[in-house]
Amino acid sequence: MRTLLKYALVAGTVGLCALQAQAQWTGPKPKITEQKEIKYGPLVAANRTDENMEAFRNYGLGQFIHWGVYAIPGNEWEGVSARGGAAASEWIRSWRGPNAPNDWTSIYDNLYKQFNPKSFDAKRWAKQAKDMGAKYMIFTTKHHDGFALWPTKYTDYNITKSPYKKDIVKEVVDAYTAEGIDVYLYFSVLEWNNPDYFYKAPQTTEEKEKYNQFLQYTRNQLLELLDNYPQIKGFWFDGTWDQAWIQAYEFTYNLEKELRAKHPGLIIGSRFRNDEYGKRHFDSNGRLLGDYEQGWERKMPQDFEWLDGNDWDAVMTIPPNGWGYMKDWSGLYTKTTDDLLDMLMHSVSMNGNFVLNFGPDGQGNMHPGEDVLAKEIGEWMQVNGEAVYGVRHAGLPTSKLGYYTKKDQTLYLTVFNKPVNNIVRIAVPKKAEEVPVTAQLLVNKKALEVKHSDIGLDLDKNTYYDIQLPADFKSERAFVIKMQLGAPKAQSEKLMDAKM
Ligand code: FHN
Repeated sequence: MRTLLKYALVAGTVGLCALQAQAQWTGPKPKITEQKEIKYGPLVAANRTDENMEAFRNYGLGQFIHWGVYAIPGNEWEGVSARGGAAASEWIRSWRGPNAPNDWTSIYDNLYKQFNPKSFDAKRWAKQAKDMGAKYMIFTTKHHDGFALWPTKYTDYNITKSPYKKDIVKEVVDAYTAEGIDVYLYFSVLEWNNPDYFYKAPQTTEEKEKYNQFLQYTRNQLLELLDNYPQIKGFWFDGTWDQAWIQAYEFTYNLEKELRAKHPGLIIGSRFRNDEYGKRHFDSNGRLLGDYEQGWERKMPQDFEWLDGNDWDAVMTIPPNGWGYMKDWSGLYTKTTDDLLDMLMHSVSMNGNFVLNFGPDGQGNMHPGEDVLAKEIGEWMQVNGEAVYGVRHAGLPTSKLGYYTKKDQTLYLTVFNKPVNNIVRIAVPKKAEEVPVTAQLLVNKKALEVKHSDIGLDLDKNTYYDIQLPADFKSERAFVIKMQLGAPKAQSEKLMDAKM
């Protein structure tokens, strides 16, 4: 017991530090001044163009589901809230402080004996995700507590030992696949209650033997997941920040190779492994380690240039933090449909996918607040989905009104800030060979007038196309203007530069 307690405490501290440190991987990329010799760098070419990766690029919207025994307490126990005592609802095992129940770790480690989600219906979840407009989903096979939701041969701490018994991962994979939603499996390498897991790099022969066992166990589980669920498109790795894993770079390099060979087309994000210098996400020469940048967790890139042309996804909670079920949302800011649509369009306008997290309760029901958001997002996607799926960064000057997305000769502007004069002004570089020639509102397909307004600002590199909204047009949410691009009718006049 003492050992378990120690592990959980260390897990809490190490994990939190790691979460803070992650911020360093997102943002403007550091300039690499000196190229290093790297043996354990990327295993795949940048920006893969195969069918699976193209599908990834076109998803736009995804769903994340965090589910495990932490759903039973839902961030509280016997009426006492774990807020402030645990880093997040799915971290409740590491709850400490004056409010933590006595012998909490042991209570938590026995929760699986009560895990019997009577209302769980993977088909219902998948239908909801489909109606919301999700094209892929990421499901937690096991989180940091190590409890496996599939009948793994490699630990007894798995679903078959719960009263539920059945293979939850299979139910999810089958139901979502049947709805045409691609499935990715979330897999935490970090395991709080595994005595073979190490945070610091193992030192003694005995420690090294134990950690080698852990590495083999991880490999076995991953190969087992690929054997059991061959339909999956990728792994979404987590809990890979500890020194022991970082030092195991040769093992992780070979494992990635093995997984890719076993499952051609497999998609793996940048959290899986690091190079021999300990560089994670990007190797020491700045190359992406994996198929897409996986550091955008509860944050958004401010600048398209920060992304360096890499594929990426943003994963987002509804409460400020907390991925697993959180019974009580009161007193917390929970993101609104408008917030989430804004983040969705922000992501796709910069070539990323937006993945919204759901944390079902211990019975298998989504939080009522999640049901509302899923429904409202779905209604919006029904009308405006074409501005989200299969689109790319438009490369236009950013607009204060909203976000541009582009597909071939079609340009979309999702307007979040409706101008008071009802004129939607599109800035286009003066030298552009394609400019908006026709426009319509997606919501009612009404054609809108497009007028070239060469407003003649001195030293301005742009020229402007004004789209007139009907005077009586009202919208309770963001709305999309769809434009066809074509050759400009007239060149902008060359005006005299002001002399000062
Ligand atoms: O610690 C986890 C956290 O609980 C959650 O699973 C998120 C999802 O991206 N990942 C980790 C923190 O980066």
